[in-house]
Amino acid sequence: MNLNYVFGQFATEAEIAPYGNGHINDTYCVEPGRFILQRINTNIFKNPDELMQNIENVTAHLREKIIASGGDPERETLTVIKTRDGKNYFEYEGSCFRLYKFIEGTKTVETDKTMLDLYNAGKGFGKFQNLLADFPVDKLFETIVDFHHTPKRVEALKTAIKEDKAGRLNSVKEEVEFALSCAEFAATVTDGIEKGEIPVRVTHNDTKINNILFDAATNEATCVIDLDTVMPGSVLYDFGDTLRMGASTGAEDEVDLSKVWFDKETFEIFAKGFLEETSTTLNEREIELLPFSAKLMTYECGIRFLTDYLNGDTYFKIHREHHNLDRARNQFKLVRDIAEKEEELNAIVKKIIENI
Ligand code: ADP
Ligand code: GN1
Ligand code: MG
Repeated sequence: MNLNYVFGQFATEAEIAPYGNGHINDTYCVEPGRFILQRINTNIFKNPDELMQNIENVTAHLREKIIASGGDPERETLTVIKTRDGKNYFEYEGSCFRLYKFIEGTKTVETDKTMLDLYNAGKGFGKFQNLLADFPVDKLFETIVDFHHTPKRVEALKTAIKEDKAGRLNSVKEEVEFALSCAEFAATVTDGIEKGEIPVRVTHNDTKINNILFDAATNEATCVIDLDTVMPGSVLYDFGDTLRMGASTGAEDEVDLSKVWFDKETFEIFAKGFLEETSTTLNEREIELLPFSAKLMTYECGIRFLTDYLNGDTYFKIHREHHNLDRARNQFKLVRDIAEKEEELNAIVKKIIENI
């Protein structure tokens, strides 16, 4: 595939190299310039028109708010570069490409995260939530339907078990048993939404720690990226999902599970940053469920990895054999650990709220 040709549709000839550690899209850095060229994963995001419309609308809203508060919109939100004929993505050989401005002077963190990074991530995702609080939810397309509908994720796992497409079921009996034994808490948030106890808000839905850019000099959260999944959702999805990786003492695919724990101090510092921004807008039920959300989102991601493993690795990018199984085991270790610490985590949130 000629990426120089693709880039030429947006701007000029340049050096193009693979970039970042995402599991979904193909990301390239283009120099000089610099730009981020991405091949949108249309197996996952089936409607690129709607997806890009969401991103244009959301970034336009963020840009206005950032300008109004005296910030720098070129740094604090993504800038979509249009094609020469004014489209927000370019179709080539059956693939869809988009181009963003590269946000200079920033870094992403993966396992090298510090406590300060987590505090700043809490503030960054909290601010993102606030900036989009008045964005009209009904203007957003659902880019992946039922993305965080955990009970439906359990159903998808059950289907994968039944079909056993890759013939791997026998080797994952223990993981399957654990996954199904947890299903009783899977509906807590979806039930809460249905009952009207948990409000539907504009949420990011993929707040992992490498989806936020930090200022390389000050470490402050500069820009929330990877906006493909900005959709109607629960704030609990965003809070819990950062902690899934952010508060783990190991990488998401660490196989030595003796190195993988859920760190309470990291939870506390992230919750502090997040609640400093959002405590006045969240309702009592949302606040009560914050610690639980870390367990729920970790569980949900674990069963998604396990489902993909059973289906023959068709969704998440893998870089080695059994990668999805390693990831699932890792997430389940964390789920067990969060469950043991849940009471302490509840006390931490109470203390933070009392002191804000
Ligand atoms: P994926 O959906 O595959 O996770 P992302 O949009 O998260 O793709 O991009 C992958 C990585 O590329 C990010 O983690 C980040 O390091 C880098 N990145 C993405 N957009 C930008 C940008 N505008 N400026 C600088 N770096 C970026
Ligand atoms: C994917 O795109 P990326 O790598 O930021 C996935 C998330 C998972 C995550 C697990 C659209 O995130 O839902 O939690 O991997 N994104 C999508 O690491 O499925
Ligand atoms: Mg990403």
